[in-house]
Amino acid sequence: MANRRTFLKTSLAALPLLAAQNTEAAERVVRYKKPVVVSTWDSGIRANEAAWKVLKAGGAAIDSVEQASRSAEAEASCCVGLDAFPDRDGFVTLDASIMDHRSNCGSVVFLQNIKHPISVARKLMESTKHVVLAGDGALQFAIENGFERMPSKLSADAEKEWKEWLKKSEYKPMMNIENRKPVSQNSLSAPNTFDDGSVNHDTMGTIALDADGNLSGACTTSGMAFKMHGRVGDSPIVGAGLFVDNKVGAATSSGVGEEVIRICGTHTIIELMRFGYSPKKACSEAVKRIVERDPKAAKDFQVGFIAISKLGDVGAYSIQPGFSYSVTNSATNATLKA
Ligand code: SD4
Repeated sequence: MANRRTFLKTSLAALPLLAAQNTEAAERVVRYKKPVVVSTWDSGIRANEAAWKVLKAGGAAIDSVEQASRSAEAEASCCVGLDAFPDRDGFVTLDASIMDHRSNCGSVVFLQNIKHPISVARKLMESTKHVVLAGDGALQFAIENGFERMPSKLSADAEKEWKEWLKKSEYKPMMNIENRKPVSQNSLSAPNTFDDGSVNHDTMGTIALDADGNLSGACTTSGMAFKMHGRVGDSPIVGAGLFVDNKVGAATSSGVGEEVIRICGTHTIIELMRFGYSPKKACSEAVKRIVERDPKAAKDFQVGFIAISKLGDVGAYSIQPGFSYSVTNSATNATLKA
């Protein structure tokens, strides 16, 4: 009996590894020299630049990913920070999460009037015993810790888009809209505003491996534009929109958060990598699980994952084509198609 149990245990543990090895024959795993930082989307290249300043000076991954998120939060964009598009009631509500190499994590959900939710999440992680703070409580914590309360005012673009949206009030997330033509090349938020009124998926997820070989990740977003008031997506949920295991790797996501939450997306990816999957293969398996649940529905939404291993192997996969990610280290600073 003991033998049988041992056999079962060993063979079951080996299964995913074998599966991964078999299917990966054709995949060329791309390994980057550390330190290296990876962010979602092509706009991730700017977030990476902020992270790279930290990493190239020998800084810690956790500091680099916080800087990446802060740079995205400071930009005018449809989907990150206070200038982003509001919920259906006209409020910009922000979600953010951060996780370090010791599995410390912090997140804020449904936070309003604070410019840098990622830093509030980090403060929570480092100075309290809690992991998640929501809404007014998160705002109170932020103010008590010296974060400035910003006025509730929509950006001009956000107000315009919201008023347009109100005419039909139809909640319909669009996919890959960041690849479409902007309304005005001169507008500050041009890359995120489109002539058909749709909005892009520009959540900033960043994962980094520092010179010491430590991994960290951060994710910041205003969530889906015109969501219900109080709706929270995957980005601030550890194991859904962000997960780091310093023995294995780090992963983050962008796209329709409800789909990512259902499969605990980034945790699933890291577990698959633990058993031998490459980052790309693990991301594609997570995508497969989402699609298999409802293949018809999956034709109409986007989810993209990026992942990095402890060794610097990087991969990404999305449901639809059009998802991109940005990689920066001493040898490269490039945006790639998933
Ligand atoms: C969410 N995953 O709130 C986020 C949305 C997103 O760019 O990626 N927006 O569901």
